[in-house]
Amino acid sequence: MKNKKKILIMGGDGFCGWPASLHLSQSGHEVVILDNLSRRKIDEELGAESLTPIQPIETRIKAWKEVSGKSIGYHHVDIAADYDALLNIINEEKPDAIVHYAEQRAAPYSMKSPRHKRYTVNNNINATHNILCAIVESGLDIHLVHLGTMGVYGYGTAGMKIPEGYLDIEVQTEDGNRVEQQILYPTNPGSIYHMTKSQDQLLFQYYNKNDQLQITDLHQGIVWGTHTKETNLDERLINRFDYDGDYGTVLNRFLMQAAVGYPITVHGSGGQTRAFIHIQDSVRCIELAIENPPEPEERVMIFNQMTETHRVRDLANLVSELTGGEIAYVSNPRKEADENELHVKNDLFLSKGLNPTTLEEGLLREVSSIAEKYAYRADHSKIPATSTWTKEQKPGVPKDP
Ligand code: NAD
Ligand code: USQ
Repeated sequence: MKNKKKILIMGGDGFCGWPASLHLSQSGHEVVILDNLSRRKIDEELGAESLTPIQPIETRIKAWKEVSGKSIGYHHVDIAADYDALLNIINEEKPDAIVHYAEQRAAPYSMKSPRHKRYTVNNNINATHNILCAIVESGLDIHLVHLGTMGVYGYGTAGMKIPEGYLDIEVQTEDGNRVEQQILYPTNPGSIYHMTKSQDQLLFQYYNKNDQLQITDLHQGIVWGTHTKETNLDERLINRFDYDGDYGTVLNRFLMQAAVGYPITVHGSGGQTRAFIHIQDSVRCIELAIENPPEPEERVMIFNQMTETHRVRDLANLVSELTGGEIAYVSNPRKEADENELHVKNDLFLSKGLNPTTLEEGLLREVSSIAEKYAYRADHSKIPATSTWTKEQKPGVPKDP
């Protein structure tokens, strides 16, 4: 392989990080996972499990070696809490790139209680800052690729297409001239979780300016699907599939709900429009981002990592038509606009060769290969979304589930 790189995957045991680790390893890169398995511990805390039977990390790595002949390294480390261990690993491994997935990523979980809010802020902001600080201290030339979120933009843009990170503005100077500038797109987060991702952006901007770190921030939409080419090779490599009220994301929840005969839970009017990307495309984007680092001295490179936008009620109707599932319009436990338009630019990834998997091709496959196959593992009591954004709100529970 021409451009073989050593890549540390922070959070490589998670839903996005595991398939990305396999994909990069399959492509010939040397992959090392860093993870504290906090996501598995949260499963225990919530009494909710992945719909798919995920294996312990050691079994996953052993199975990958058997299937592919390739080795993936693993360090158990809390990136947010153990800075010295993180720095030692970076100094020993000397990576060319770090991919950073290691954050608490569920908006409802981040809103559950003061403890969950504080955990999310401490974990996410410290994880990101520790990585940046350790890269500088190591003195190594490392490209950092971070998984951010479309949610930093907020979801209403008055018809304008959301640009990739930066907004063109024109300001009037004191002497009356008009000057054009580009600024970081103003953030408008909708949960404590999304707020930590907004804060991450400032950390990146600062370390890029002060220490000339090479950083790519990927503003990713909601990831749907489960399998990638590599996770499909052996059942022991299977990816996680969250369906519970905190971690399950909307489209995967709808597919699972339809498969187990639970009403499809549309929050409010279902007029919320969101950006989506299939997990296979998500891992491909990581590879493209690693292959295309920003130039030295270039500002933080921001890509919108999404391929389609959809309104929540349209998704519910689509899944219902496909499966015969019934739809329930439930009280919205979140504070968010009832209806919004969303138009997004994603030219950068398309120009680098991304060939998106559409909902149309992938949806039916997902229903039969995952949602129906593992429906027997579902715990219906974990489906309702019970975290509310304020004390006055009601959980999103259908009347007669
Ligand atoms: P996940 O919870 O499945 O995976 C995150 C992984 O990071 C877990 O394995 C967890 O154990 C690990 N981790 C968390 N804190 C850690 C710490 N302090 N030290 C070491 N490891 C730690 O989440 P995911 O869905 O794979 O998301 C990964 C990243 O992608 C997140 O940053 C998330 O914000 C972003 N993202 C996800 C989606 C999505 O739809 N899943 C969409 C957009 C962006
Ligand atoms: N929704 C329903 N019914 C449900 C679940 C969700 O109507 O049963 C609605 C929500 O109210 C919301 C929308 O669907 O309007 C999306 O919710 P979600 O849980 O699928 O997505 P979100 O909370 O935004 O978070 C997910 C990931 C997060 C990532 C984000 C990308 O968990 O890590 O950052 O998607 S984005 O949405 O583009 O910001």
